[in-house]
Amino acid sequence: MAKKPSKKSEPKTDKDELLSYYREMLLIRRFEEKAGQLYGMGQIAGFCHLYIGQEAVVTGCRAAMKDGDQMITGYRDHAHMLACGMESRGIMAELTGRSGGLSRGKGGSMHMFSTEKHFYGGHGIVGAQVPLGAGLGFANKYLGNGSVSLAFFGDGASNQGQVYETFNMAKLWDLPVVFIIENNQYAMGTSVERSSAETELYKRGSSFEIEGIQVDGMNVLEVRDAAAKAIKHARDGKGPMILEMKTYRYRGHSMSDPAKYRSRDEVTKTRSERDPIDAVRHQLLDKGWADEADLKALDKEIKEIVKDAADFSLESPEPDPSELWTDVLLPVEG
Ligand SMILES: Cc1ncc(C[n+]2csc(CCOP(=O)(O)OP(=O)(O)O)c2C)c(N)n1
Ligand SMILES: [Mg+2]
Repeated sequence: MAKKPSKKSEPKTDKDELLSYYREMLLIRRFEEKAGQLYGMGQIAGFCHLYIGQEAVVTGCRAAMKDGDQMITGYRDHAHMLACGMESRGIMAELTGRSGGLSRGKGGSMHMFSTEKHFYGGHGIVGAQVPLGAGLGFANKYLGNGSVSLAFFGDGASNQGQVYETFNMAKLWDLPVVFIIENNQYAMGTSVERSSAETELYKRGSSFEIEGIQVDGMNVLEVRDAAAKAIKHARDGKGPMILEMKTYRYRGHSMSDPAKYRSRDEVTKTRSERDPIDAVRHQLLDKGWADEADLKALDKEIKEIVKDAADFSLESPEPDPSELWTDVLLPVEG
């Protein structure tokens, strides 16, 4: 049932497509770097989990989705929002807790949603998004709308009980949902080897008859092709699939991670040998689809978008105190 992909020919692409993936991944990276800076300056408080290193996963998956397909994920969520087309200004202002934020500054990093862009959060409880993602799939099937939901979760979350209850029901009812395990090798400070009896996470659906594929999550084209296969499978009424994306996060678990569980060398080695953005950069240059000047101009354009988002997030006022009484459940009187 679960299988590693056999060695195959290079995935197909063209100039415009590859440039668009490069742009998307660069936007995520620069946005996250800026969020890290603002956190360091004391402008972002509370939890903040950066996605740096994992950019190819969400970019490749988004490329395989159709309009109307949904995404749901955990707390490492800024990239998923950007990939869904949510405004960088609104995301950054939410991080800084300002009224221009997507949740009017009251939710922060882990609490943004957009039904218009089909993004369903942003969940701080590890694994909680998995049954919710299957619920989105259930709604799609019930409504017969032809959409597929993509539920992203981590290697740590993949050991949770609710994940297996979800696998069972999703397969039993052949729901149009794709389970995407972002295996970045660590759950906070615990490595997959220390926490998991079966470390090949794509096999986790075997006893539910759910096919799983292991994917190089640092290769945006391989991610795109695997996601396209799984989404088609789900859309065709054949039920869920599991994609294990082998990836890596360069930064700490959150901004307050002392990083004592891995060596600096390990991070440097992955960055220099497997970086998803560098890989596409080299491909663009090798194929003659861009030169250094083109890439420099693109970098400048992205930096301007991110600077604009950061400026907006600092200029936007803090929420009015009257907002304390909005969007909260109050006890019913009488
Ligand atoms: C139910 C629950 N247990 C524990 C936590 C604390 N916690 C937050 S993130 C995390 C690690 C999850 O790691 P993983 O699923 O691999 O995702 P990653 O952070 O690597 O993206 C833990 C244990 C939590 N938020 N919710
Ligand atoms: Mg992890």
